[in-house]
Amino acid sequence: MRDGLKRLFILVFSSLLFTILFCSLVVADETVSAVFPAFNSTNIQAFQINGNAALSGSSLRLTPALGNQAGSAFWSQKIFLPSNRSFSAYFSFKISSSGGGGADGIVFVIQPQSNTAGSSGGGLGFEGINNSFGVEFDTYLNSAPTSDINANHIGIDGSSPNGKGNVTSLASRDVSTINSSWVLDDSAEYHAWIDYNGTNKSVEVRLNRYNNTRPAVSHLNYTINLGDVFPTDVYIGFSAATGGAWNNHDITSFYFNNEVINQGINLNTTSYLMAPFRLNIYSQFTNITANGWNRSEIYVNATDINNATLANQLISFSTTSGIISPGSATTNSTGGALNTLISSHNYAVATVRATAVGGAFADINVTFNHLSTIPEWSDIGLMAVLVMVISGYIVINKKVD
Ligand SMILES: [Ca+2]
Ligand SMILES: [Ca+2]
Repeated sequence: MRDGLKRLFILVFSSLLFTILFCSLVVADETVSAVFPAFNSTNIQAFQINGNAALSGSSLRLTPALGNQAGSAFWSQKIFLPSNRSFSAYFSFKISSSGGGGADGIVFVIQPQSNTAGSSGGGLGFEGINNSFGVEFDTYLNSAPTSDINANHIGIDGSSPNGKGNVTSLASRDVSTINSSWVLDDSAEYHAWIDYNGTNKSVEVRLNRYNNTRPAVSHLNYTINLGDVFPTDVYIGFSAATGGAWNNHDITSFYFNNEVINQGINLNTTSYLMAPFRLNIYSQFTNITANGWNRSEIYVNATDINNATLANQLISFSTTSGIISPGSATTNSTGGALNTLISSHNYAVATVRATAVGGAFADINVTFNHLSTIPEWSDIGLMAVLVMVISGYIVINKKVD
């Protein structure tokens, strides 16, 4: 009997212990805009690859180690940053095979202009892009007007309101002051975190060599209102360049979210799922309601990079005029979500936007030209005001007479 109790106690205790251990190992899933643990011929389709950039093994090689190269890779379509431009990015990179002393470096870029931007040399493929923001990992000392602090620094580059991208950094830091043994082009894999909190307007940059543990304290920070630099819909990506000296510039992994993540992207505590890559939107006029309003159906389809449909995705809707109801819908087993837009015939056109978690979006213009014979409430109101004004005028004039 006593042995039986002991066995029961051991059984309960060990299963409890197992549960505690197991739960502590399980990491939460979080859905973010971009998840690239490595690159391959399938997932690289998410990017528009420009200039000398290409897939190389499991890396996105922005430039090969040759002179006068320029390469960039931008998300093939724009992403929506809904919260004052807030975002969190994490990526790893390798700068190797130095020639002529090594040059020029890599820039993480956010810009609204084009997914084909890029140029060579000290401009790092970033200089000259309108309304752009960049974080540079610079391995070549350029003199004035760029005025680099040395040939081994990180920098925050933002164009002033509506200005062009400029590699004369707003703030920079010598990498050897983070760790005296760190040299950006030493062929090691470096890990970088860039977080922008649009509420307090703070950009924070962190760097680590060899492992993906995010440092608690940022290595470079700067206060900037990115709302003055670029609009809400942007291309995200990387550029790199070489000149008379060169390196391979490789991105080895990339994670991005269109909202800031408290404590940043952390692969040690969280497993990340990639949000829908693309939304397709369609509209169809349905009928005129009893109140004389145009009614249209809005249909959205969510897909991944390979155009496979995605079920159970939350899609948010907004419109520049009329009423879209409900404000959100979830995709069904075929990746589709249906919504209804109603609008007065007074509105010539409404732009409806569907947005997925992660910032993939699609817009469509819906024209309301199905006129109703029933007067609008606003028309009735206007007529009532006119009648009051005219009768008031008559009354006043009569008194004067
Ligand atoms: Ca430089
Ligand atoms: Ca620089």
